[in-house]
Amino acid sequence: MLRLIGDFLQAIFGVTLPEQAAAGAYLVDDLYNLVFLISIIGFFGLMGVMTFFIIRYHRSNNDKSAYIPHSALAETIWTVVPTIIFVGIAVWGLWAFFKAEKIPQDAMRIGVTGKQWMWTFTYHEDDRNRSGSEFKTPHMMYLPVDTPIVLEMTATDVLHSFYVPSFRVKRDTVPGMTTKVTFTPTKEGDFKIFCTEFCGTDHSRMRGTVRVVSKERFAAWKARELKEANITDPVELGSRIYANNCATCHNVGSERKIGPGFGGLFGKKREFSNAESVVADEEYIRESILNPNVKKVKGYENAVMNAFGGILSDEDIRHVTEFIKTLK
Ligand code: HEC
Ligand SMILES: [Cu+2]
Repeated sequence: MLRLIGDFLQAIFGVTLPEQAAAGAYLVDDLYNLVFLISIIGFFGLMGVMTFFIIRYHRSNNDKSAYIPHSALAETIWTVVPTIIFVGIAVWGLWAFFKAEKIPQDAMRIGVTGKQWMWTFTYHEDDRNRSGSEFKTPHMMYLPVDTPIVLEMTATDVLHSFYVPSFRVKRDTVPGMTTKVTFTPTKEGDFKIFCTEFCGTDHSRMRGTVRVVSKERFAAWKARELKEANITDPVELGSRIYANNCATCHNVGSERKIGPGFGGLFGKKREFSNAESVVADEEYIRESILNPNVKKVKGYENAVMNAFGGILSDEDIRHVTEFIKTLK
């Protein structure tokens, strides 16, 4: 019924909600359509009565207005009716909230990390218990259709907020805290992820995609990723660290992006705006990753790199250094 009213209103007023791609999406939409309907009725009711009064009580008809000190009936009506409507909306909202927040026992648990300016997703061999070997994917979250999901989310730098309009799912991610959000995707396809908490200069580009696929395809994808995750070649591992952490700012060639390109960097003499020049060796790359501001590359005075201490382990740094060494 509300769905119908919603479709009708949206057809007339041209406001469309994103498609519903999760089981609980109707909870949000029904409430939205109800409030929308009440607003429309309120608006036209108010304007109608006002127009009627303007004509009916125009000065040319009634020079002197009647003296009405108060009306107990009118006051009771305009107190009780809105109270019932607003309390009704609040109760409905609470009911929908608790229903949407209830995490199913057997939900598949996936880690989400927000950082300036990307989303990273962590999967485990055993998703129900988050145990066994794990792997991460940047930007793209794969999900099996018709499976209850719970996202366990955090941030590493500032506040971000994870938002998938088609799922009607939105929750802040907070450094040092785990926030959870649950939903069950019901449609296969790609859906947009936005960061909806202003988090710095590239906030508007902090997007991602949820790709909902069949359960079989998901299982095959996950098995492949798990196998990939067990690769031990340092250059190969380093290239992954690069793709997940550095590619937004550094090219593998020598062209500049936000930072200098990595191509031909190793062994080259570097000039800085705030330090003596040095030759790029392992120690220099390590320092650039952990304390980027100690030596600012000439020509990049106004660009910043975030420090990776606490994000990359010593081993990660060794791997990414091995990878940089191979770039000509
Ligand atoms: C937010 C953008 C950004 C990210 C992400 C980033 N960097 Fe940087 N990086 C820069 C900028 C800007 C500079 C140049 C200014 C400076 O030296 O601090 C730089 C400089 C460097 C340098 C020195 C380059 C040279 O030409 O001497 C190295 C090495 C480096 N980054 C490594 C990394 C590695 C490894 C990662 C990933 C783990 C990474 N950076 C991630 C922006 C970034
Ligand atoms: Cu953000």
